[in-house]
Amino acid sequence: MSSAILYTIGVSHFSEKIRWLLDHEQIPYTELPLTPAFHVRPMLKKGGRRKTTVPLLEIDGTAIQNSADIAAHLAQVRAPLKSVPPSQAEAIRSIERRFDEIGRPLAGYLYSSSFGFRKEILRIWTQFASPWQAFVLRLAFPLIRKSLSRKLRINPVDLPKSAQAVGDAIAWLESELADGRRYLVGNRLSYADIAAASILAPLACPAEHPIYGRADFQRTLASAAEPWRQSPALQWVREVYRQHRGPVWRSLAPHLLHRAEMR
Ligand SMILES: N[C@@H](CCC(=O)N[C@@H](CS)C(=O)NCC(=O)O)C(=O)O
Repeated sequence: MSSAILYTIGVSHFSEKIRWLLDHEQIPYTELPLTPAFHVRPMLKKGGRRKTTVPLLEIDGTAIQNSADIAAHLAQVRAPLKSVPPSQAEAIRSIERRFDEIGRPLAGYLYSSSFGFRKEILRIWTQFASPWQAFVLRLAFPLIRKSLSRKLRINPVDLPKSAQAVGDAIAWLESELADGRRYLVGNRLSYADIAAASILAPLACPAEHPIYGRADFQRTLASAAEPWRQSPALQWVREVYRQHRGPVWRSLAPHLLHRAEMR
């Protein structure tokens, strides 16, 4: 069985969800971190569903795009997953769906108040870029910002709805944790915890994550998270990371990057 390839964007929380699931299940893979904007072509081509999103997993000759579909596929082809016990699978999926719904509103909410931090955003976006990609990104920043604003619905009508959706998810999580439980489903870490914690990680800024844990990320991209920073929900996210998240970016393949993007 050849090693899987996980296509990601470093700052993507949906990518973190699948990276964490693969790490937790000890499924071998190589991560191929793409540079925003340069991810579009390979994702359209490999995914074949007119979608540009990461993550995308190539495994056993199949390419699967969309994090929930990747997780469902792994649950079939690498059964049994210890983080998805069959008797709890439906409860786990429903929590994943709840947090998937706020993935994009959350990104829009954070970018809406941080686009001014051009230098910091570019530093994060170009972490795995070749010099010419970084050059193009610097030039194209205003255009990318415009297209991202459209995709993430950063406008006066939708932004309050995004903030509300994020706040509702945090309130829901706190109501679940109010009885003192450590895990959302059952009494050990499941994919429900991984899904909730990774989608909220850009707000919680856990130290273990090499981007979200950085002081400049907290000060800039995550500055809008300040009102929730000490909430029990985000403290829970940090605790789950502290106890259960191993090294991030276990195996990177930057040398494949150019080839994959040109395909
Ligand atoms: N429903 C998708 C959402 C993934 C998603 O929104 N990914 C973002 C990064 S966190 C992305 O790829 N954005 C760039 C794009 O849409 O082209 C999933 O679960 O994989």
